[in-house]
Amino acid sequence: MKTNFQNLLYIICSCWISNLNAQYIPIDKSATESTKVFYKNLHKQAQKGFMIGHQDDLSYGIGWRNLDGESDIKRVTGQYPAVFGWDLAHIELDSANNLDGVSFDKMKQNMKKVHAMGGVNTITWHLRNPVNGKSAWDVDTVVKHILKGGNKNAIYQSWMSKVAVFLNSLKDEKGNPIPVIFRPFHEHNGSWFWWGKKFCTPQEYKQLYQQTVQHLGSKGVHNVIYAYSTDNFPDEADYLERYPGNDFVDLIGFDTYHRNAPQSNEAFVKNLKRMLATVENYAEKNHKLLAITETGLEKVTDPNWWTNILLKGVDNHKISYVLLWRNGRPDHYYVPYPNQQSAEDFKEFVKNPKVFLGDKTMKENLYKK
Ligand code: BMA
Repeated sequence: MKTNFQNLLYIICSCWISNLNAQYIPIDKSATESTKVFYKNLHKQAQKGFMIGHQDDLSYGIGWRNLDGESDIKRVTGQYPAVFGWDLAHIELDSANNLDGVSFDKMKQNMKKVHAMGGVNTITWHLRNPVNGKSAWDVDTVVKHILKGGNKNAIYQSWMSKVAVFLNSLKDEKGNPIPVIFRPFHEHNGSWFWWGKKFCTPQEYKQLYQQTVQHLGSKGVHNVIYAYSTDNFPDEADYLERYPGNDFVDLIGFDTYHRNAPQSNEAFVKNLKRMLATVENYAEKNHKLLAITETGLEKVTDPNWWTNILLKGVDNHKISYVLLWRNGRPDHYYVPYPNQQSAEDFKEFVKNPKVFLGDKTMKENLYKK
């Protein structure tokens, strides 16, 4: 029989847990039930460890392209990654393929497969410059023209509507919308994309992000977890300079690439730790998820990069996932393929209990209440 004290303890604990759960609610007030469940489960999962993600993992790798079921991460470890990155660039042109040659139809099929096996889908959008139709890297003053009231707003609205159609078409076998993480206008504190720092004011950037969220909502998109991610940043003030606000963002993160190895090895680890410590606090206080939204060392030229650099950088920080960039070409890849010089170390790395590949994530079942 329970004593009064035990009963009281039980009540206090249940209230505390339900209060904790109540805080993990997506910003979209009309988010679908499964998006809400997914978001809460992502938070719980992040208490245990971080998932490994890979951009375009199922679309191509080193020495192969469009081979059903293939994945460089699977070729090396026997498991798929837990998180799969995709890019919608050129959907705005009604093109059949994205900017890296991935067919949108195939992408959709693969995203459904990922969801069915319990993995996570995350989307970026290197969209063209809506003012002149050139690439995302064609930098100029664009943002103020595409905001509401701007002379190019109609074009941007029509582009967003195409994204909405795509997101709304992501349905599981029962016809329910598949929850995805969408990360628009990333690396905006750099100045290499037209939405970058030099080409719009903080206010304009915030409006761009907010109007995007609002527009997708108005088109019936309610299966999205919204991610905000900068490039490297010096401090919290810089990180938050263009933050659209807690009502528009579910997940915060940043992109950080390791360049000039091995000279910069120590600096990379130190910088990664510093940035994580800076934003971890913010994420915790504001009940947001935290992720390293893109990282990697091109061609993984350090055989021990995984255990010696990345793992050390992530340290004990509580993050949801680390997304490694695409295996695009023999001179542009970020995860090992069989016999690549870091393949053995990658296998060691994924043995760490805090590192989650596909199999472990599936056991967690992120989509189940
Ligand atoms: C960059 C490079 C490009 C690619 C773009 C969008 O980082 O990988 O080759 O087109 O991302 O995926």
